[in-house]
Amino acid sequence: MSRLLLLLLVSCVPPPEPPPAPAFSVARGFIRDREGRALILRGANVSGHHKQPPYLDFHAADDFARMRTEWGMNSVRFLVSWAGLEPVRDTYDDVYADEVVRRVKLATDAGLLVFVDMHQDLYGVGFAGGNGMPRWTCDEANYANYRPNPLWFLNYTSAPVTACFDAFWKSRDLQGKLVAAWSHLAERLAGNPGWIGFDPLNEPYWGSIPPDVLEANRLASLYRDIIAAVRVHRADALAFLEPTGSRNLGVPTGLPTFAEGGIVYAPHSYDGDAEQGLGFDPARRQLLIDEVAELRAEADARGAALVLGEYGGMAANPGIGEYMDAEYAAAGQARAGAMYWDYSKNDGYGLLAADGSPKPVLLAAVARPYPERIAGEPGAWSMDGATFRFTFTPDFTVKAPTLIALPAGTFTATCETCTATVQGGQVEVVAAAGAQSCSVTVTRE
Ligand code: 9MR
Repeated sequence: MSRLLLLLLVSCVPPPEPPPAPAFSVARGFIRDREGRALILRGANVSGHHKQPPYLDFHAADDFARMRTEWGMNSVRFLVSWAGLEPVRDTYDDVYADEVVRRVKLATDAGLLVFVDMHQDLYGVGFAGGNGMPRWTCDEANYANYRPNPLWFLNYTSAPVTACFDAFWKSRDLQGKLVAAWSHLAERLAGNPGWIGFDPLNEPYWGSIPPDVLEANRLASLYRDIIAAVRVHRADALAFLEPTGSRNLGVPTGLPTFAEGGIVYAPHSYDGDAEQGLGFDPARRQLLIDEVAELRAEADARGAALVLGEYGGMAANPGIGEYMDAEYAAAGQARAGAMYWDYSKNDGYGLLAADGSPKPVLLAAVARPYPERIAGEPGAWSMDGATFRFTFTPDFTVKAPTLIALPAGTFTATCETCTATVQGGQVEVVAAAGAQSCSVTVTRE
């Protein structure tokens, strides 16, 4: 073939298509959608009842529809159990895996975005009250030697639970099994575009290693392995990374910056006294807000977005309304996503009572307006009585509108240097040409 013909042929081949922009990415402290808008995730954990066999709860399509349309939520932290997925070493329960995939699809069909949490409390199912790690992952002698304390989280310090964590953090082989389980699940979830990410391990416990040392070394390398394994199946899956549970006790995180990108820092926000069953003292509101501000600083220092993977309280305990209002304020000031713990039916944290009726005291603070997609840099948001306020700096290179999600109800909206239109369960905000800053006020009638 002549050189001229070859040149002609080469110049006729169209240039390769640029790879599609990732559906979601992280930039400048926020998850960003394909249009470049900041995305704030607000939703609930589904659910605490996934901890025990059959590792699933009652949720059906109308539950997810209710989350989206009645409560205005846009996301779910969906709990998965490694014990359910790999009950026997190297043998996956694909009936369970397929049911997880089917239920995640129910949620995404209802318009929710889902990230999956590999949950554990107190190591695993070998300990009474524990969940998460399969029984085969630790020496039976530890389970036999366990004597539980009624305040569940104090059991982390028991010698057998600590021994199992120590063995887990020492064993790259065992960690590799968790990595492989993640790969197995991610492969099945990957076909669903509404599945946006993964939370590798709930509230990791440090055992006898200092928490910040564990975070900087072993936990970070486990996270790197899981990120790599999951992203084989979905290159843009977001990694919702938790510090150890010591963060709940106010200890700054030792997690490093992850060069991989697409990182969402996903710690939990609880008041220590309320978690012990003492109720919430409203005098502790500012402390809670300050703690979430520290979480925002930790996310910023690592180039990550911030989503509080859990916040919540027991509806019957004193101060619950003030507590959940403080959590809303804290998330708004830190410009953080937040996932309520949890959407289940019970007398404790559940959004529904045991008879299935919603608990008004919780929903009053949980189901509120929030800025869902922001064409620019989000400022803080707040709710004072019936009035929601939000300010942002518009970015005119982003063409899609800013959207404020609303729960069911009647709302009106006003806007400074912008227009705001209430329609279809949301407020659409468009900045006026040249606006430096836009302030939106939404009022519940
Ligand atoms: O609300 C849950 C409670 O009913 C259980 O006894 C306990 C132990 O499994 O877990 C509680 O849920 C916690 C979650 O698993 C981890 N973060 C804190 C949650 C509230 O305490």
